[in-house]
Amino acid sequence: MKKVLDVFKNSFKVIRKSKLIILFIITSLVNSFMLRGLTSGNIFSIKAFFVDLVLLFLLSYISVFLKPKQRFTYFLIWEIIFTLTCVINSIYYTYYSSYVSISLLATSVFVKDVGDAVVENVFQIKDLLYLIPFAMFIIIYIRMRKSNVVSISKEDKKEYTFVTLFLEIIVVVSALLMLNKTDWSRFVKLWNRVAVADSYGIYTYQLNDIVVSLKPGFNNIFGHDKALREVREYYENRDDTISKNRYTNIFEGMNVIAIHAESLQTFTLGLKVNDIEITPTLNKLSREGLFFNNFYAQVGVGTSSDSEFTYSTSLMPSNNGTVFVNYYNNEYSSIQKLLVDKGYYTFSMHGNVGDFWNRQTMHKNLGYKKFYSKSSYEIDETFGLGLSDKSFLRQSVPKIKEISEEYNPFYGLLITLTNHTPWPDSDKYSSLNFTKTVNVDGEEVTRNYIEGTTMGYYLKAVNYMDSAFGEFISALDNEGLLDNTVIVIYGDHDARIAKKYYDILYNYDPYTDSIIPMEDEKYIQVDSYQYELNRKVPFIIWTKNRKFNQTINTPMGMIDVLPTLGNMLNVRSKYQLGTDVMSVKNNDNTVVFKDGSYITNKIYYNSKTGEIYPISNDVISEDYISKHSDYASQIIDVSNNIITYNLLKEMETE
Ligand code: GP9
Ligand code: MN
Repeated sequence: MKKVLDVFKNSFKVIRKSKLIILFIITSLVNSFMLRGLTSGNIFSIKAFFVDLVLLFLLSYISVFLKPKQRFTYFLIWEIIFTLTCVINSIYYTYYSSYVSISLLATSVFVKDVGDAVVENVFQIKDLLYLIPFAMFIIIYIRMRKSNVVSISKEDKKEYTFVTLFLEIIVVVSALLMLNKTDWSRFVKLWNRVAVADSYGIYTYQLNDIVVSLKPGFNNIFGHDKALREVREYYENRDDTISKNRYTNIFEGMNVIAIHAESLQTFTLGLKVNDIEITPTLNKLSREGLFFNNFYAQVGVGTSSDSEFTYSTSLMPSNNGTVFVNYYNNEYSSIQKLLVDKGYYTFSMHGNVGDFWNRQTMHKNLGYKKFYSKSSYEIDETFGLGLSDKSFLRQSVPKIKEISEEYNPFYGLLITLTNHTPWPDSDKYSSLNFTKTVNVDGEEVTRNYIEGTTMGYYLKAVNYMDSAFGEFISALDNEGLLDNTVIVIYGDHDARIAKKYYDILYNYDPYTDSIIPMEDEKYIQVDSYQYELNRKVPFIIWTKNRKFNQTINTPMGMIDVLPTLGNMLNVRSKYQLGTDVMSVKNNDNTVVFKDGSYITNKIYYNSKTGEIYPISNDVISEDYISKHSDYASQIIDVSNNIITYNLLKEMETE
């Protein structure tokens, strides 16, 4: 017993000596804390604190075996890695409300321009705060070196090994006791990156992400059989009855022109600012057509490309990188291929470079016979990321005309570009003025309101895109291309405009030049739930000769498009995971998001916090929540297994 006590006493002497190690641990902990505080807000996550300690103690322990000089370099390298991890994740979180994945590196090559645009408009001073502890580490080390307190003598090493191992065991056991089953499954699956970082700390999260990102490489060795079994079981056990409805086959054999409307959100439809309609064309089409006004994109980090994938295949996006970049060679069943089997000619058009999001390759794999990218267009007018929507759509009409003369029927996708964040040129192509002039105490004062704000730029860009649609529709009509054609328009994902701008848009009072008080009956709540619910994008199906005048508010996701539109075109994928919402009873469809959150017509379930937000006044049972959570994880798992292990190729040849 005395021996143990001696070791203990000595060990604290050793700790006092190992200032460099303590410095490393403290500065790394501070950054991890700060990042949680400035991103998810979950600063005092005791779990994350202990897991951070587990990792930092481990790294410190290894340092004992290094020479003093090496030891500083060793810690310096880790300080640089950890500081960069915090800075990059801080920037990334501002735009994506999630943490970065190494698997994105491959992607970044394909989306460099967007990356630059995002950093340029998202980078904030707070992202530099993490350099302070790093600088402290350097400064204090230089001071310490002068007083030569960095070396650990031979005899100390034994004590030190004891101390770190002892502490390591304490923190490992504590961490293990704190982390529950959900934490573990989240850690392994890594869909809910924020929850994982909140439970395991940003450093362990990032290390785990590296492992998971590299896993696909060895996947076919590990996990393939289990994945195949699970996916087979899912399709064998699910109710596959095809329910017909009054929209079944109504568009069979008609041409389809689908418009992928960049960053178009539903709240802009019907919106008036200073009595100016922001989207007159879309308002008309949504009034006359089938307007799905409770429709959500289900994207991951692949944004546009994830929308194209979920729309085309009715599978959820990959949770590990993006399908278009990381799994572009795998086998998929898509609406394009199904229509080709029915004699359709399929094509896609986009004014940006062809290999953006690796579209050149992936569009072939989705079943497009031809992809018209930037090189097929005259770049005579550019806004933001490239060719203006008006020029792109104008130049596309004669191409579609040509196709229609050679092929019948045809299915074409047109991907717009101008309405892409950060809308840098909106003042060039929009004459809208969002200032407000009011008479205050007999004096005319002009308030900026949303003029010159992100919201102002966005609404001008949306208005421009809307008028481009108007010109496009009439040009198609002039060419007689609308008579036997279905126009489909979908917003690809939300524009990620900060919550504060919605508050200004809805609750600004020009007379007092301030936001009206929450108590005011006219006040429109824009809390984090409203913000999530407001990320809706429009989905419109319109034909010139048949007016539906119908709004469908059944919750619907991008993966429900293939089943719903497919039913109207008489095509069906046996692997579709979505639902034909025109056959859903009592509007009760579930829209799942890639992090496991979901929306029904009764609740919004936030998987990050585990909280539910009531949408209807129904009483919600635990059973209802767990049933829908299970459904959510099941379709995310089935999708990811199909994508990661390329299972359809195998299942098709069975
Ligand atoms: C780029 C465009 C934008 O060509 O489709 O993609 P996003 O950044 O929205 O994924
Ligand atoms: Mn997009």
